[in-house]
Amino acid sequence: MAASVPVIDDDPYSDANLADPYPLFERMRDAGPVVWLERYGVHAFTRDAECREILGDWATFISSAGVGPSNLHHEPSWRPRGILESDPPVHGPLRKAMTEVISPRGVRALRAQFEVFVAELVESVLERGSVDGVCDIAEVLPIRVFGDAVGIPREGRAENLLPHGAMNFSTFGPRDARYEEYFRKGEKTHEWVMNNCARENLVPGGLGSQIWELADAGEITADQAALLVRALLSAGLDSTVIAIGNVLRECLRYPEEWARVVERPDLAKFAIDETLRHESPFQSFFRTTSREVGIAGLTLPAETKVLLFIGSANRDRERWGDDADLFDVGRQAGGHLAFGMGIHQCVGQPISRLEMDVLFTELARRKVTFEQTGDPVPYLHNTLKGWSSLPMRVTAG
Ligand code: OVM
Repeated sequence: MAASVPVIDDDPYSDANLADPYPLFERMRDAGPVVWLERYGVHAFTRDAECREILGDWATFISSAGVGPSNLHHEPSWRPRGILESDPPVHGPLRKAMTEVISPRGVRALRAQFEVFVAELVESVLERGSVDGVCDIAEVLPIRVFGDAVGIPREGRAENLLPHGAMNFSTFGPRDARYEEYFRKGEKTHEWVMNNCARENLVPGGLGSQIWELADAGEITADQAALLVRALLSAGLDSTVIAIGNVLRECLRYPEEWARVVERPDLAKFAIDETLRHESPFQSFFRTTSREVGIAGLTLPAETKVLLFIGSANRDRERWGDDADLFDVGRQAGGHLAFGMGIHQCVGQPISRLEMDVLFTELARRKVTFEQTGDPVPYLHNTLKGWSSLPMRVTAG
């Protein structure tokens, strides 16, 4: 490690820093293009430019050694490695299978059923008036519409998919007490999830079943098909639940910004991207160097883990201007890194965006206003940033 790298003693994974990471992110960005996280013995990147450089260079900053702190070249993986922990040439056919199933046409076909459910959901929320934005809105939508889209049984979804996602996403961060806790709660869901990845348990016509058809066509193996359905079920639930909760939280915090969306419902898309930038649901992950490499004036040997804080990069003033900390629906936030970048950029994002777009467009169309009725409770997780509870009153205009 070069002597010039600023050392950060703070713990980004403490309760306080997870609940409000931005002051520490700012100090890390100001300290330099790369910092040494003393507690974790790892170089961390918190600025937009270096995060982009790393994510764009998949051959140097690889994923097959895992995207958490443990190096899968030397340590066993806790589960069979999937698309996430793959590099070219293994990655290509897996990615192709996913993009074929999550095609623009395939995603467009989902809109009608999403709209039907959202209309019902918004109606029932308005009838109740006082709700919890997390368990009554954010969780309900993906559990129903994404679960139906993949083609899994309705029974058992919430109890299994949410703890399963929380466990999975924990592997992107340090193995601390919080990690152990999410693993303890998630472990018993693994079997339910893997059972529903089997072809005989997937509803014909759904995304899961379409992945299996690609195995029939010889594009991928049967083992890979099961792992791709697993990827859908691992990555597609919690992330969108958190994202919806984060948009609702922005609406509560910045009522004047939500009012702009109510004025012009076509701004819903901008509010969603600005939320993804301003409060990124997925905050951080690792890459591993495949060779000796120079970056940010530093030389890293091969097989070195690097930690990327995209939640910080999305607040970088160099990229977003002096008002980067402000939530502004008028901003062109589309270039954020919340879905990652490069060959591993979130493949499911059109579905997640569709869920959010349908929901917030309908809320805007009905001129719904939100009012906080209790303290929001932060969701503490090493990788995901969101809310566990958002007590609110919801009123139609
Ligand atoms: C997987 C997977 C793929 C992408 C993301 C992810 C938890 C998991 O293969 O299960 O996040």
